[in-house]
Amino acid sequence: MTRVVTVGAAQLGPIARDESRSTVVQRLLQLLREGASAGCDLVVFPEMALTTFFPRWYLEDEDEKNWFYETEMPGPDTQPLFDEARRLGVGFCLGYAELTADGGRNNVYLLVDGTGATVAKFHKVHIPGHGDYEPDRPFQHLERYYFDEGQEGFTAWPAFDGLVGMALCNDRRWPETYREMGLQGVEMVLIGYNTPLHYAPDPTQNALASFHNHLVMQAGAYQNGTWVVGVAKGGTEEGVESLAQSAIYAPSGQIVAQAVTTGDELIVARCDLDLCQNYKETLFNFNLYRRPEVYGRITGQKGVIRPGATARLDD
Ligand code: CDT
Repeated sequence: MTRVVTVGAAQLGPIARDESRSTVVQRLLQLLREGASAGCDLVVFPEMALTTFFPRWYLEDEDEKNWFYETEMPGPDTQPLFDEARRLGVGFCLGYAELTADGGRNNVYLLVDGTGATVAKFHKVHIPGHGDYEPDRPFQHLERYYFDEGQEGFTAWPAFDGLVGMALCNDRRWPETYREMGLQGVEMVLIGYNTPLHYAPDPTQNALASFHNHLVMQAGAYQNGTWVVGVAKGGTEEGVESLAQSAIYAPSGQIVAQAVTTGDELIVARCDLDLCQNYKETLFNFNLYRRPEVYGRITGQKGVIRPGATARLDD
């Protein structure tokens, strides 16, 4: 019997800074219901799907800053999502900023099943951007000011009749992300993102944002024989234009569905998880072909050490 997961990538358009949680949740509920009508088992929302992408601003006031973080999940504003998931029998994956009781600030992705129960929580591992205010930028990317680095790494969780992994935005650019989960047999990786089209450190990359987006997720899918679901918060949000083009990638690396707008839009694909075996048992048969004994640098070293040089103390 084949294992098919019908997945919906629920792309979001911009969320305004003053948009209330309950208004945003109404948009999410609309997409969840659309997913249910389309036969989805799982609807995937983007990174930081409850608020605007606030790392574009340098906020010093604690109250102003804390407004963007959730201190409970579900909370009063988000409970309707969990209730509706249970009523519809459709799971969801939700990205949001979390402030923990001991002051931890996490960029998280939560996986909830069709009974409304939480299956797993992921903390973003690779925190991009900068930690200090940089006045010369047209807008900030202060994720390293607002978030702690996730310490738990990448996991493939038994869910939706398969093995499901999660990653957030910048994580998708690193091959280690997929391989860590590939080594656990992952069959579907869910990835939410907020990707501004302007990259201040090297604007020559601006025109390549879409190419790089597909490049990394197609490669990650193919090289690990897994489905990948990439979900954007796109469009022009508070004056900053962000990449949309949410897409669902097969284990072959092919794109099987792609969003055509930059706003709220659901794309759907029937994902046969058994298709993963075509790649996992042939070209990417890890057990047969991988050579971990010659990959020592991958985990033994952080930065580049050129031949003849000695390691930097912080490497
Ligand atoms: N949200 C997120 O991780 N965005 C980054 C932007 C580039 S780094 C400033 C990304 O990798 O898409």
